[in-house]
Amino acid sequence: MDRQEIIKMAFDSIVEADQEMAMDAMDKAAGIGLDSVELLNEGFSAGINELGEQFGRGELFLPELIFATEVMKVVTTRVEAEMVASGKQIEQKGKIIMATVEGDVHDIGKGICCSLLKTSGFEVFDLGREVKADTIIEKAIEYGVDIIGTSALLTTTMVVQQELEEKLKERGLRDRFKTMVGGAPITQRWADKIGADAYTEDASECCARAKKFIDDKM
Ligand code: B12
Repeated sequence: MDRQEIIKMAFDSIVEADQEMAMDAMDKAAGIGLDSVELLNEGFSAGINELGEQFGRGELFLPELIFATEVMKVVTTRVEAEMVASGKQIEQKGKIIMATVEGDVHDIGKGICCSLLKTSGFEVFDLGREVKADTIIEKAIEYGVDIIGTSALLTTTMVVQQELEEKLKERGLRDRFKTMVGGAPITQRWADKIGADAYTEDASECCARAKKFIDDKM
């Protein structure tokens, strides 16, 4: 199988919620030296996005989406384990908190960002999902992080990212942390509007931007 066929297989495995096929695609990728992060971005994530579009058009039911999500989680866990095993980690970069905001259960993308950040040398505090702005701030202080990253996938929960910015300002903490925002409906325009320090479209860029914050600080 060539690169394109394996990527297509990864895509199909999510669309069909077929865990065995997903693992097979990962084995085949390893066999030809195809990077698992590339496979994740171009194959698996593209598959879940395709399902999102089908779901949005009313062509897919929620339980089907949940099955696919379960496969996606197994995939991301394995990608993270492979990255760790490959010894790709580098020196300690900095500390970052990541959370999916209050009212939002979408944590796949945030999980991918966390995996990549960890393997890039960041100490990552993953607060999980449905996390209140106040909790994020308290934990950021407690862990002494450099960066706060939040993920929002719903147009109704994006506002929690704004609330976080406002609360940081109210508490005189805004300059203490760099803030990053992400998630499918998030844009650079939104980040500018609420005063976040950075927005990135995907996990690789999230890592690159986080590294830049730390490099600039040193
Ligand atoms: C999987 C999924 C679910 C799963 C979530 C499981 C889980 N544990 O995450 C389940 C089935 C539970 C679910 C539930 C719902 N969902 Co849903 N879901 C999706 C779907 C298909 C994919 C999301 C995803 O995982 N994408 C793949 C990842 C890799 O991409 P990502 O999250 O965008 O992350 C990348 C970047 O954004 C970035 N990034 C992410 N976070 C961060 C953070 C930082 C700091 C940075 C810098 C970058 C960054 O890097 C990531 C990796 O590259 C989307 C469709 C879509 N296209 O987004 C709908 C979608 C988000 N869901 C939607 C809806 C409506 C719902 C429900 C309300 C449905 C319902 N009727 O109950 C519920 C919401 C429940 C809640 N309160 O949160 C709508 C939202 C519409 C809107 N306008 O808000 C969407 C867009 C589908 C649609 N087209 O209608 N969903």
